[in-house]
Amino acid sequence: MELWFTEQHTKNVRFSMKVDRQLYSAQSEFQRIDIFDSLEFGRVLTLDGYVMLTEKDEFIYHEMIVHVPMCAHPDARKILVIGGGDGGTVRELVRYAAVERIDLVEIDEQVVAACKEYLPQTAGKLNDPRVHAFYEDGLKFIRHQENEYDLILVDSTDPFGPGEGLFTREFYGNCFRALKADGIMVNQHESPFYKEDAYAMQRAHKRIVESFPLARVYQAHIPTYPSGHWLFGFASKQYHPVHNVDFSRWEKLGLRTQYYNTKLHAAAFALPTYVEEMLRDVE
Ligand code: AG3
Repeated sequence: MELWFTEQHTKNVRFSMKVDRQLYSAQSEFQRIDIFDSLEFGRVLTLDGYVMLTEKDEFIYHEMIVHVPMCAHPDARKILVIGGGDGGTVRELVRYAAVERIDLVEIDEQVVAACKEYLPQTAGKLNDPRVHAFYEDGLKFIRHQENEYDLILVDSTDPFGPGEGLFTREFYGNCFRALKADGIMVNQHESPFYKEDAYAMQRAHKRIVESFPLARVYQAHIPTYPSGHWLFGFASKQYHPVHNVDFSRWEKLGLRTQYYNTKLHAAAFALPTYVEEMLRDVE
């Protein structure tokens, strides 16, 4: 018997992986959660049928969402992660001894419980004493924060379903207020390739540009996401993502990474011309 998982990337494009077996399936208050073993990508987490991560390529996403801002910010200690219930972002953050506190605001407690049970590779550090989990809507949580965080990482789903509110002007404006005077926000920014994703990416960028004095975009190659070409938004009150960054400070930390390195950090902000044009159109 052959079992295949398929995600519809566009109306006319599908991406499939051969499944070994299904491990978990539940409908939470917010979304359908599935975890299965695939032959090529190892364990896979999907929400409402969209791939959130696979064991084989999650390092790319999680290293890039964390180490780029952690290197650009000279002294990040207090960090807010919105979404990220799989724990991958937290796993990379707790590697920094200087990080004092991580608030994880995940709307769906059931995602965290399922990942703790079936995805120890990402969820294994969620019990670090510096991590404080809040099971609530990030959009609401952020309304009450002011001048609190050095870094906000928006590790969300796509801009529909439970993640929708995290792509709004209200949300980005509140993130700005929740950050300290030299804070940085990074959000997962969708893909520039297929039309609908590109449109979502442009819309998010436009709203971030309206909320932050400095907004740049960087890229990574994530094989299991639509088109494999993925973007992150870097929004900052003060620090430029590349100029004047003390890359040797980060190198001295001696963190071993599989994708991120300081040369790639700078290079990731060099974007293909068509992507630059899409961004310019909304700036
Ligand atoms: N969050 C971004 C997932 C976007 C994938 N989209 C898709 N498959 N259509 C990932 C969360 C990992 N911590």
